[in-house]
Amino acid sequence: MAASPKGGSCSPHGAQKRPRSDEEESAAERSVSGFEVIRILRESAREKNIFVQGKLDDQDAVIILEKTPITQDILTRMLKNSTQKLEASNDIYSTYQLEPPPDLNAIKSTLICPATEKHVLKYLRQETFLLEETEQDYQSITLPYIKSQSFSVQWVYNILEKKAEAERIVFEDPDPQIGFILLPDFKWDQQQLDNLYLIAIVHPRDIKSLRDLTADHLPLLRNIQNKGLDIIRQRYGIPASKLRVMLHYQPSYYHLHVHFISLEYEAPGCGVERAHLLSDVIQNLQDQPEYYRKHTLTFPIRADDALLKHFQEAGRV
Ligand code: DD3
Repeated sequence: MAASPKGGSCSPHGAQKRPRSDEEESAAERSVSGFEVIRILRESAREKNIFVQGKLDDQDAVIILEKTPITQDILTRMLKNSTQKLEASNDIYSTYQLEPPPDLNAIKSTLICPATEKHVLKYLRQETFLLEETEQDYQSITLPYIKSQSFSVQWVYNILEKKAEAERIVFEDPDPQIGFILLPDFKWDQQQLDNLYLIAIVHPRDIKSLRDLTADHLPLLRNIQNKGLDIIRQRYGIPASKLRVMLHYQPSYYHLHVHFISLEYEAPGCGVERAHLLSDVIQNLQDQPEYYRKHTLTFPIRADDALLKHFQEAGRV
């Protein structure tokens, strides 16, 4: 395994070492208290989240903070145990500032450190456009771009090799051809089923995206569909009819993965311009073994994405 890009140097407390993996160790010891804010990349009062660029121990970093929803199971304790300040009162109406106990008032936070320019750009609001990518465009523009960028999927290999998040694995089929690991996506805090979000990461390492899929991969795709849905029904009590099982094109990372998302959750990337339902993908490949190799695929692209520039230089947009 290549040296961890985290390297532990974001950690302000270098003391106590435990028998953990390098990643776990540096993450557990790292404290966000030393995070120096450079600028707000994005914020939403409605979504109650904020995306911040900054420095952590001289390294570029991005932190995402999000207030967690008030779920039914914490509601009673919250009402019982909060201190309460009256703000205003008028007739039958009154407003209060409640201060719940800290454990009921958690903030989900995601830290990227060291963060690259790409991470920073990802969270800046940007205009998007639709691109239509023919088979030739993929071969002459997109594929060379993907290869030249060599986007790191080290975190994916860490999951497949149990070097990270091993205790979060919900299910594994270890077969090297049709096997996969199912685990909660970082986007899901596992506190409520409304926003259930799991990913199936395939064991084969040579499938970059939807574009590479042929009828040869049908056993893999059917395996993910059947076992993934089965496990989620058994473990979370959510039936197939309440799940969006889909792939993104373009994906966020070029190692084949399938998203299992609660139908109640309008997650980013669920729109028609990026989402491909797994059951449709399976049917298309049954009808036409090279469907995704041959067809023009449309996808959204950000104005600042380098791939858009390559399409422009090739005179395709
Ligand atoms: C990512 C797409 C990638 C920022 C953020 C997430 N689920 C992951 C590392 C481990 C993971 C994911 C890139 C990166 Cl917040 C930049 O996602 C991950 N582990 N989506 C899980 N379980």
